[in-house]
Amino acid sequence: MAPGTLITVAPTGAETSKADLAALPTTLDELVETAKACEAAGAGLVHVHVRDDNHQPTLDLGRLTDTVGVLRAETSLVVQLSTGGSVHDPYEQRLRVLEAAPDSCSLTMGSVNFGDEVFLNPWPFVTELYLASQAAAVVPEFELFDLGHVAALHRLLEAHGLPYGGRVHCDLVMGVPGGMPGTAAALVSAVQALPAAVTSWSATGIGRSTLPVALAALSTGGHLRVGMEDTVSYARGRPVAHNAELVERAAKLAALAQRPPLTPPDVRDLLQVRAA
Ligand code: KMH
Ligand code: ZN
Repeated sequence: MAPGTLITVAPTGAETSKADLAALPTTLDELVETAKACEAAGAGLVHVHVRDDNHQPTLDLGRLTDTVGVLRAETSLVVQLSTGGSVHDPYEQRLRVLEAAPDSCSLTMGSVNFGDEVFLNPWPFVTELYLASQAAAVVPEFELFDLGHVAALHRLLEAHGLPYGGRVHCDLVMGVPGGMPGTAAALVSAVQALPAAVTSWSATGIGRSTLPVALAALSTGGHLRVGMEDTVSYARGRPVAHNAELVERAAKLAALAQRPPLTPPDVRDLLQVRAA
């Protein structure tokens, strides 16, 4: 059983619109304020999607680079950039995210139906991104939306070896319409199928599966991801007011499980990200 809990916060995502949820942090100032509050509440890593001046998702390299720099200056959090972007982002731009020199990047292990859309991650793209992360000394977090993605992770590690830093960290993204369900049974199946090389894993449940998935992850030795990218309701009929309240709740669950939140330096050590 892991001694402490990595709490990742995914504060923004690419799917929810600012018009639908004013509390969503879409500007750099809002993101920094959110990151600081979430760090104070127990987060150790921030999974970042950026938005443009019209609050739309963007993979603009200048914006990504500035965001990494400001988050590094203002927080101690491990900074992870999304290479998933939005379902409409082209592969070339998703690959260039690494040029913003984050500590970590997300790396989704296969395609998946994503509501009414398709989140495309064909094998050649997955391998190209993985090799680029190794060359750039960026630690990938393998995003697993389905059991087939777990099988693809076996294939990737067998073909191309360990990531930069030598640790293998995964995140089970559960409850996406089109992916594996956000249930304890699905979580246990996925965890049992993980490659032996996996050194840590977290889980997040989309929407109302957030609490069942968090409780199942804690009881199975996993870490937690929370945030408005994944959940916009704190409880039935009660929108999330701030990402920090999701982190606070996760930190309370982790403390109750006697696995208190890991600090950012602990997380750097866990994931073996490049020295700050
Ligand atoms: N926005 C989704 C299409 C990631 O950040 O790498 C993809 C996603 C996963 O959020
Ligand atoms: Zn994301």
